[in-house]
Amino acid sequence: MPLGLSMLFCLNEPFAALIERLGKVEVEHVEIVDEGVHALNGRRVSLLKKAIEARDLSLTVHAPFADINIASTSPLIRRAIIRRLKRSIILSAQLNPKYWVFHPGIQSAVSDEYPGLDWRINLESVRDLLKVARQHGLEISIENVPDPFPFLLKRSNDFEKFYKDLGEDGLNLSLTLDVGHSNINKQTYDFLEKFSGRIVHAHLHDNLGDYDSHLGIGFGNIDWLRLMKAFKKINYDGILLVESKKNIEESLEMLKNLVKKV
Ligand SMILES: [Mn+2]
Repeated sequence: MPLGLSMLFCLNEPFAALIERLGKVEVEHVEIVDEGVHALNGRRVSLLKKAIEARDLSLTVHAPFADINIASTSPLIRRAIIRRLKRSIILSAQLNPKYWVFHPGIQSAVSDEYPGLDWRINLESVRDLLKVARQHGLEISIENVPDPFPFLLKRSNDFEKFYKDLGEDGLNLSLTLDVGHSNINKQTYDFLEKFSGRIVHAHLHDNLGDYDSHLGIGFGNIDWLRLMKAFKKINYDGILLVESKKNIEESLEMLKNLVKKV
């Protein structure tokens, strides 16, 4: 189980600093975040390409997530959101990543008035994204997200219903298990049991079970040894990607030792 690092922790630094960091990371895989001052454009894609090739890094891209709700019940706003995500898919495809990871939609403020509408729009948007991704030869992967945000897909049974409703279209849609998020919803082991064949990528960060604090590995209440054993048990062969915002070096060190133990 190779280790990776999300560049989320330096999203507050200029793009040039990201490139500099890519020259020094001590992992074989990185996740680029298409957001904020690191948002992809043509120039940045070519700079990233150079940096990644120089280090022979493998790559994933995290889709934009700020102000993004693929289940928006406003047609005009949804159109803008899908446009933003399509741009991300097209630019990401040039980097040839293993996956493009995105978040599910968020419940609408008019959910009570139109029950099920946001759920249907979420499905429709996922189908749109799958189609664009296929056209550009990109594999996309959906991530579980936590409380207290009103996301449509948080618990393992939400995902069961989601994949059932998606039907055949869902065969090409893998799951990225975010263990920090699932820790908040106490769902980690349900996901690992029910979706062992779907989980292809994992986001690792810690918290105290209270909120999505993205702490360093070992700085919250997750039992990491138990978790690594569970990944091993399902023969997980994806990347163990550190997505902490602090204590990056300690997190990688801790994970390296854990992987040796299992
Ligand atoms: Mn995540």
